[in-house]
Amino acid sequence: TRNTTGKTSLTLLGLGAMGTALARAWLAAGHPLTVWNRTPARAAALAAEGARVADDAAAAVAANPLVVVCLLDDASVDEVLAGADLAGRDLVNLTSGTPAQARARAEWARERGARYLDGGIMAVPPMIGVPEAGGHVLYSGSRELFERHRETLAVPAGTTYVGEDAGFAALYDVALLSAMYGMFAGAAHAFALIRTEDIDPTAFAPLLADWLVAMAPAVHQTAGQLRSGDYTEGVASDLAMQVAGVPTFLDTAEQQGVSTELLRPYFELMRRRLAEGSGAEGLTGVVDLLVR
Ligand code: FVH
Repeated sequence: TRNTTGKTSLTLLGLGAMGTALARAWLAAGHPLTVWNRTPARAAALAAEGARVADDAAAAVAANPLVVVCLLDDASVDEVLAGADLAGRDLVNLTSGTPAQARARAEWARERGARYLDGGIMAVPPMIGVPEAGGHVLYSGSRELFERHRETLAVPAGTTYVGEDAGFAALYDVALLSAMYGMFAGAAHAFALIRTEDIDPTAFAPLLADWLVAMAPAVHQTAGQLRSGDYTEGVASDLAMQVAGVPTFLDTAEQQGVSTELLRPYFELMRRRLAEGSGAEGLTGVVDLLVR
């Protein structure tokens, strides 16, 4: 349903840090918004900004065909939607979870007569409603539902549809965040190394950021090699050379009094791959060692 200015009205369940940011973005864009939160006090400021506050989750779901959920985890989604009539609703679940949880939730929604779209938010709350911040939400599940609500869903952040399989948004989300944690792990080790000397971390940080940005495009070579199956394609720094350099990293850490616990697992995989006779490859073969 749309208001006089053509803006789709919707319901949002969950007003934590992310839910509140989402709510503000839709209100600012003129979307009639019904909200509900377990702790009612969190809805007060939004009511003053124009949101309708429902008495309970079931009433909030009944208020609009489009229902967006942004709760802590899958268990809280179960709890909140337990008493709601979802028949005929378009349910968009922006709660983080596993691909298996998303697939089960899609089936659960279908059994209750609802259409389902799962979302993985690639943004932190301050990026919501700020297009230039570059945040986006990964969506998977019903393409028809995505297209129908695309405009409304694009209000808080960019939208990226990744497939009919409801689990894909969660899979992409976890994959991207896993890469982020790997980067943070490497950065933690780097800061630990310079922390052992009188080096200003704020002077080191720009060098680190620039280096990570310069190395990031290497993922395109990895992707190309995974697709072609030729892991030697375009390799500039082969595995034999890189493994020969491993003692330098481990010895430097030991000499500086820094734990090698973050680096060792990756180096172990590189050595295993080399032992399989893959010295002319780059690092892509590590991917195959991880897939059980
Ligand atoms: N904030 C972030 O940086 C990340 C960015 C990427 C996406 N995540 C995911 O978004 C989901 C919500 O995150 P959030 O930041 O809003 O989380 P909180 O501020 O902790 O708010 C949690 C809301 O969930 C409600 N809630 C929790 N348990 C229950 C329950 N059993 N029954 C009903 N509601 C529940 C909680 O209510 P209350 O504590 O205010 O009563 C909040 O509304 C999340 O999946 C992130 O992984 C955010």
